[in-house]
Amino acid sequence: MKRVSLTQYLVEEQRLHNSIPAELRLLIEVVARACKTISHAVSKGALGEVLGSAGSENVQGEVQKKLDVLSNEILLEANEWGGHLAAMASEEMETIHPIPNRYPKGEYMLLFDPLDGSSNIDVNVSIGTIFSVLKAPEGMKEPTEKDFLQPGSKQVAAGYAVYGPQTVLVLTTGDGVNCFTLDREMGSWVLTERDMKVPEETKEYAINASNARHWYPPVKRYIDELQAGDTGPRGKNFNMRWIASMVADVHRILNRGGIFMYPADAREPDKPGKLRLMYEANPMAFLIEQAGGAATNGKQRILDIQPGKLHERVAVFLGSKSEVERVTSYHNE
Ligand code: P6P
Repeated sequence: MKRVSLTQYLVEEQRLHNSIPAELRLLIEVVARACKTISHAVSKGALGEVLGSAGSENVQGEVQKKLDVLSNEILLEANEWGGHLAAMASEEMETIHPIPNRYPKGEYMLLFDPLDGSSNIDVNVSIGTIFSVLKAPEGMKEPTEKDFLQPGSKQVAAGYAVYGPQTVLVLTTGDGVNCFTLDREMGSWVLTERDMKVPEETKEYAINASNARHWYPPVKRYIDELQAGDTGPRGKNFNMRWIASMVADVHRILNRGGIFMYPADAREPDKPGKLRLMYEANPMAFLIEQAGGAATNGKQRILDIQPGKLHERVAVFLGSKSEVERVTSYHNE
């Protein structure tokens, strides 16, 4: 098959759909290049003296790994000079990061989780970068956190990189989902899968089952039915996977179907879930919907949620549409 590079794909998409103006193409290419740099740093492992903790905590109160901090810096430096952004926001930074005055500003705002799945870094399990692109509000002068608080339906692009056996970049700009694989010899991203689709039905689910005693009734009912298999109301057996790295779990689901769940639970009743809305749930929900799947917080479509805070958390049920609709219906009964 003739090789199509990321650049060629973006140029041809612009010609076809007029959905990737030059500045958005630059943004995506800059983020893709930063993901190559992160992939290189991650792959060194202990040889690169990048494992272990950075001795600091992020805004979530989570211990930052050296690679978390390094990945965040790589994305900031890669995106500051291009003139395509007005500001950035990251899981690793409490406040938004305006573009320094020495650089021109653009009309896009980039949000990211620079290295998701940090608990897996030191044990060589797949991790990744998640990013989301919003447009700056009309007439915005100095960007503030409020300018970022747009529902996920406003995203103009979203994607993730998985640093695993292969390094892949999965991307949508609103016209379907495409996957690029990093050719390490050439250092280029090559289109390896066009228009990915999440199978509507599945026999696989992903949840951290150690929290079972804390689950609320709709989740408990849904999981009990899956575990009853062909002896229960579902009439078929299911398999379970939990990699504890959202990008890896979502990539599996995009490839072969499944449902990913991180529900709210009784451990902290006023905490809506563990995952963050703006730079984890929203980009993944955009990708999954673009691939024909569904994504809710148990009650409503994730992309319809009006954010209140930059780092707010949300419950996540996403993947094969029939399963997401079923577990969501249990919540709404
Ligand atoms: P738990 C990683 O820390 C993460 O944010 C997601 O990538 C992953 O799905 C989830 O948390 C794992 O959470 O509670 O199973 O460790």
